[in-house]
Amino acid sequence: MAAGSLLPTLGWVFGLIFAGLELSRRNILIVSPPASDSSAAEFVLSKNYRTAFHFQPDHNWMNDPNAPMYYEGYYHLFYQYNPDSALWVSNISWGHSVSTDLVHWTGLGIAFSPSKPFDISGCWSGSATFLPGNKPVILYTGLDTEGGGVQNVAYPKNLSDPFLREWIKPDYNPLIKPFEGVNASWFRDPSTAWVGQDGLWRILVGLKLGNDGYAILYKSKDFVTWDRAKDPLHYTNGSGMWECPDFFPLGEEGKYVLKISFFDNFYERYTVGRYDEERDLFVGDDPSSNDYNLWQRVDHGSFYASKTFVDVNKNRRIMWGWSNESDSKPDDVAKGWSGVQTIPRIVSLDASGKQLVQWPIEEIESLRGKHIHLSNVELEPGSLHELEGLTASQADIEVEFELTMSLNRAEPFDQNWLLDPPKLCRERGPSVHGGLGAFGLLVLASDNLEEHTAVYFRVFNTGGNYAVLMCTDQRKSSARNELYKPAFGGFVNVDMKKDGKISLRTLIDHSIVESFGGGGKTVITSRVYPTSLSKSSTHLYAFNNGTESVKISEFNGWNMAKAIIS
Ligand code: DQQ
Repeated sequence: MAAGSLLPTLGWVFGLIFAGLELSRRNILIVSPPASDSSAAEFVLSKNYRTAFHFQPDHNWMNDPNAPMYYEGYYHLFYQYNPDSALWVSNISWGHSVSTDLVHWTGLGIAFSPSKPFDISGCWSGSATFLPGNKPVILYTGLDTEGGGVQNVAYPKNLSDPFLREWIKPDYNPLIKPFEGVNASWFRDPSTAWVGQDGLWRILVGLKLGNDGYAILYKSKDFVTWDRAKDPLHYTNGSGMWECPDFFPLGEEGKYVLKISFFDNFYERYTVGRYDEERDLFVGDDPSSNDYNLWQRVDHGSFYASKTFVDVNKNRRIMWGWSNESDSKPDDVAKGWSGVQTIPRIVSLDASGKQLVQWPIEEIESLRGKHIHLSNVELEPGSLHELEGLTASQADIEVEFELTMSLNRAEPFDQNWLLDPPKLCRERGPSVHGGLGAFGLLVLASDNLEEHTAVYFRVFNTGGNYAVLMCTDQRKSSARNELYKPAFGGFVNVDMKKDGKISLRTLIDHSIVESFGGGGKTVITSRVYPTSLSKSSTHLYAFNNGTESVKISEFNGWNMAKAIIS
């Protein structure tokens, strides 16, 4: 295919995906235009779906987080932004906001937008690197005059401006063009650079060759001339395009995480291993690193194009990710906005060194207000317990479910279930009685309970130990049938035999529900639009539909204040 014809093709594909319409890839449903009756329009236009403490621009389209960094007292977040529309169409630019605490944000407008032959068709995703002397620099993908991907650099105009408001795109761009045999439609998203043993800079660029996904390694002495390494850092057969590669050390000395955004199914997955610096290769800790299907999900829900950065201010690694809408393109046009960033998450590896642990930054707790505390609440079989006293659409909830007394009643586990947890969540929804479960929370529930989003667990006996399934079931989240309402799910890697309990943290913020199971080992983000939220308040419940009692040993819930995001 000629490069000149690629732009419409790519734009079309992305348009479908980002509108939530290209859902065969997600195996779920086709979203049709919104209902034409006036009540549906009224729901769509409700301001109550905008978030209170998640980052989103005042209006228009936002997708990937780009080049997060900490510089001279300020956190910077750039993001893929369409200044002209609530849809991902053309003129994709870099929006820019700054913050001192990652909670309240000041918008600085557009950092840069398509303007030069090397990015005239779009300024796509990229990452920040600090050059010696604490000098930030951005590498990003530009779509050139032909609509093909090239990799560019941008420098701050004035390093004494801590807001880094102006950016220069040198005329010697592009730095990297697609090499022979590469389709320019499948070549993008430069990573943060690092320095190897030989003193050369290194970056990764995502690529698809045939149907195989690659993280191509480039090296440079001066950040201007980049040479492709002999081998890719890593690749997998049959995985489709690798977008937004992120590669970073984490946990004990020598451990590295490779995170990829898989374009074909919109999944974020990671694998853990080592970095062979001699050969410039990623070497997985176990053979599963060569089969992308066996990589773990970062988040089992609406979460994509994530990017981490080192917060030198607090010596931690923070991950940002984009949560797409689950309504339709016409809905987004009507409401005038689309896309939310999830709460920044601190990432670490657990004691096994295999499992990513994600936890909301502690700064978000500064928004906690009215507090409700409960302990030792017995959830009898079939019980539904309203957790009253909170603003149920804007809250931070922490619950601990204790099962010590009833573990022997867990149902037997079928190993095949490991292959498709969302299917298990669909087949065993929150109202299906099991031995241990379903138990959990009903969030954003309407007065009559017809609308609710269930965040819940089921515990199974694997013969000697236990498997814990975590689900977020959106199927009843809204009375509107035309929305994308999946059931998401994943297993939680906790030792039930030893702990006898499972924790759940859920951040509820109007149209987003972010849930962290087992202390952040399993995360599920959902986007929901209950019609009841557009008109009145919603409710929060704990429930148990298992045949055995479950105890809430601790419940802590807080109302959350609104963050200042301008
Ligand atoms: N979004 C960007 C691309 C990236 C994709 C375009 C991931 O650079 O591959 O807006 O969501």
